[in-house]
Amino acid sequence: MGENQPTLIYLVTCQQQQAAEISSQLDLFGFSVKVFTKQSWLLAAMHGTPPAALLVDESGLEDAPLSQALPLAAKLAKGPVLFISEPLPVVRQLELLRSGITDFIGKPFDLLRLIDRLDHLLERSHESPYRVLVVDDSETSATWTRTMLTQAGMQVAVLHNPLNIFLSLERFKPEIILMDVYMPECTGDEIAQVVRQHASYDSIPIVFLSTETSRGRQLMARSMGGDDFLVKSSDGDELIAAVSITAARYRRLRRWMTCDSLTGLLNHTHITDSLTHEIARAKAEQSPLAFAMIDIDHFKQVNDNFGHSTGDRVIKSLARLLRQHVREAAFAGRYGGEEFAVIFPDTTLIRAAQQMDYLRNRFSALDLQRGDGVFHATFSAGLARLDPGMSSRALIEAADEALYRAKAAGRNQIGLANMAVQG
Ligand code: GH3
Ligand code: MG
Repeated sequence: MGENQPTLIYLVTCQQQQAAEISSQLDLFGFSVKVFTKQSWLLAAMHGTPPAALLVDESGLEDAPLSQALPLAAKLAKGPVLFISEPLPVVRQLELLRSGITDFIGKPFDLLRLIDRLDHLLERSHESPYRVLVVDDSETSATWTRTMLTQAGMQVAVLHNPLNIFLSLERFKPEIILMDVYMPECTGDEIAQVVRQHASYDSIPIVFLSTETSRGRQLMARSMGGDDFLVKSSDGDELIAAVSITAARYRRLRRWMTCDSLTGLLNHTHITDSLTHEIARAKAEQSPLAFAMIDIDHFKQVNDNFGHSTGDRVIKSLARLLRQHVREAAFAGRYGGEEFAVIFPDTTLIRAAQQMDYLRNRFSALDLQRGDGVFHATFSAGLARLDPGMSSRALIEAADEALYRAKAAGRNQIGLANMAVQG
């Protein structure tokens, strides 16, 4: 947290004021922006250290037309290339797409939307490999499937005996199961039916793999809890495509189920579940754990003065800050309306307090936009550490109590609980 390397962004623009604004705001969100006005510098930099994303404003470069510079720069780009402009006719958009632009950002310019877009685009390119469990009694066929999928960058585990499926589900935590239909111990659809009895595995798609081409037999297997049916063939590309499409769709669905829709952070249920889980782990490993409750100060006034949608944007800004800086080991969630929770596994109270204070400072420095002006907001937080014998409920209450005291003491500060038993 906090120590994350900033994400490098290159910005092409001739408008100095816009460059300064974008740079200073993106900087607060963990990006590092370099501005270019000359083609040769841009191309040299793109060649040397390609950025995570290239932003191109329609004002372009001082010394070369975009029609010349863009295709060259886009060829060197390793990430998305975004074009910032007034609304464009489709013909012009097509032209730009052909010269290497991958996304468009419309003016008037909304920084928060740009940040959302960048997050979205960059997170997508950072996705971890799909975890695929192959259940197949045949060594040859399983090895072929494993080889194909591994070459496509997926993580694959093979299970030869379907009766051990629950052990694999628990240990390997697959995102998708490829299931052979005919196995000596039992058939794939029987196993699928057993897996489907457990609600906790409901969001893992099961794809049957078989030489079976009879439509009726395929439908039968699907009615038993399978999600798709692939005919075993020697076409690796087809296998890879089918598995990635299904895995991607379910990944999105799972995210939708566990995350809050406004902020993309863990929702109430999942942040409290994570807390219970992390507490059990901290107890088993005898490691420290801290927990924070965060609440935006005088948020009702933000809504009253600037409107509910501006309020929503403030919530999103804070969420974005938490997502950016709490990525490594900690978990951040939206606990309620304008209340957030952060779990710090393996972290002492004092260390967590330093990290929270860093976030508090950053948040208060953000320029929040309303109409054509800016304003600032602050938050208060309460921090508690896990003491022996404490339940998750007791820990949440302790953090809440500390938050209450931070509010009472004047807001925009961090309150610490458990001070009496500080060892
Ligand atoms: P304090 O400093 O004591 O926390 O004061 P406050 O005004 O932040 O606290 P209060 O609990 O009085 O008001 C919280 C407000 O947050 C009331 C509610 O309408 C608003 N709120 C809750 N959820 C959302 C949301 O999702 N979007 C917006 N815009 N407002 C929300
Ligand atoms: Mg509040």
